[in-house]
Amino acid sequence: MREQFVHVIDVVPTLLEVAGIHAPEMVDGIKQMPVEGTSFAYTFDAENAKTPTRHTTQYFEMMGQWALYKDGWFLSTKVNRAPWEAFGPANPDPLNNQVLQLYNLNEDFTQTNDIAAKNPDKVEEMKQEFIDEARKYQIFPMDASVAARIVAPRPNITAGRTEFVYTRPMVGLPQGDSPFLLNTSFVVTADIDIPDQGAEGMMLTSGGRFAGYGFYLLKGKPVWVWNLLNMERVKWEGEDTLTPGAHKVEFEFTYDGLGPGTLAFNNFSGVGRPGTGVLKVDGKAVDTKQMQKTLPMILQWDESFDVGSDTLTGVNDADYKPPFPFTGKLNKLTIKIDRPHLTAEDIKKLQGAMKAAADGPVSQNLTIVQRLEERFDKREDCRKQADAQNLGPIERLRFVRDCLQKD
Ligand SMILES: [Ca+2]
Repeated sequence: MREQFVHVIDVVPTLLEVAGIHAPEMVDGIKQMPVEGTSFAYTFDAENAKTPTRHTTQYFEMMGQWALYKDGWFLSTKVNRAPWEAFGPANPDPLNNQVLQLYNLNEDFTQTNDIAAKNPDKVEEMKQEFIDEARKYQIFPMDASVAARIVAPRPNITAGRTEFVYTRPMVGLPQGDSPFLLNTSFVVTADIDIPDQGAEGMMLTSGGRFAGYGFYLLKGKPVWVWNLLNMERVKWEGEDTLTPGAHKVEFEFTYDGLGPGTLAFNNFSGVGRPGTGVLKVDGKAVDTKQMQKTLPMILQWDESFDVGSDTLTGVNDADYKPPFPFTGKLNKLTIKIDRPHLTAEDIKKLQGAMKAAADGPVSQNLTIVQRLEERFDKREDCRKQADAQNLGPIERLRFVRDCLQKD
């Protein structure tokens, strides 16, 4: 039994110590950041069973909830958001708009007794220390959004690029490093050669059975399919089998929405909007369809972007079984992306909407913490009402949802 404070960040330093190796300082000519954390290998020896922890300070931060461990004390925010409350306006000042709790883990390791009210000076001191740690480990600006944060673009090789050209089959590109075709207009063009015996197979896909898209030849006919979370598949299909020789098969999608830029304003109106797709063969439209809704956020993280075949699951089990390699010759596959941009007018409106959401008439004169707690209380109340009625699970969900929407 060991009681020293350790954190998950300590695992790597511990492994390095017990394996007797040093973390590399350079990898491929690039200086590495230090491995943070404190090895807990010292606790393995029986003689050190009661020795004080060597990990004396640790900050925590996730989606605007934060905490600090220091010398047995633990200061933390009182979590004010249920895990499934991922959408909507986020706490604009997660450092300060918080109820703080304080625990003395040396006496109360299960965090049962919140002693913040009795120790205001300690709370203030630890908050300052949290700020120092937060500066040191670059967690400012702290961001309390959830869904918006998940889909916010990270620095990657596709950033700022609008045209992608592939000249040979390639599979396994992760979602974060492949062209992102959600919430945008785009054109995919495949320059292919069909041999005399005909061809089939996947030209381009990303995602799989549970969401994604596929661009393929099925028994020689071109198909584009959007798999909407395995709940619906929207499919474009050419009527005619492609003849032997060179062809240009194209899918053009026009997105009708402001795009993910609205997320920066805590606003989801720009994503998952309708759009129109046109499938073309040698410049001629062979199928045109409107989609009433599109995938708003992400594709499966465990599926990849594949050219020339399909890895893991396929986007349409009814049509083919992966890997479904392309049996023609894929000379060139080009993706051109025309992302929506917010105009100055759009930004003005979004800023207005964000302000209204934060300062709406119902919530005037309340701090954000009070408002969040009010919502929490309301949900509890709705749940109690549902329990009193002995509803089945689906009816209960509906009841709570409708109850929450009432003023
Ligand atoms: Ca796949």
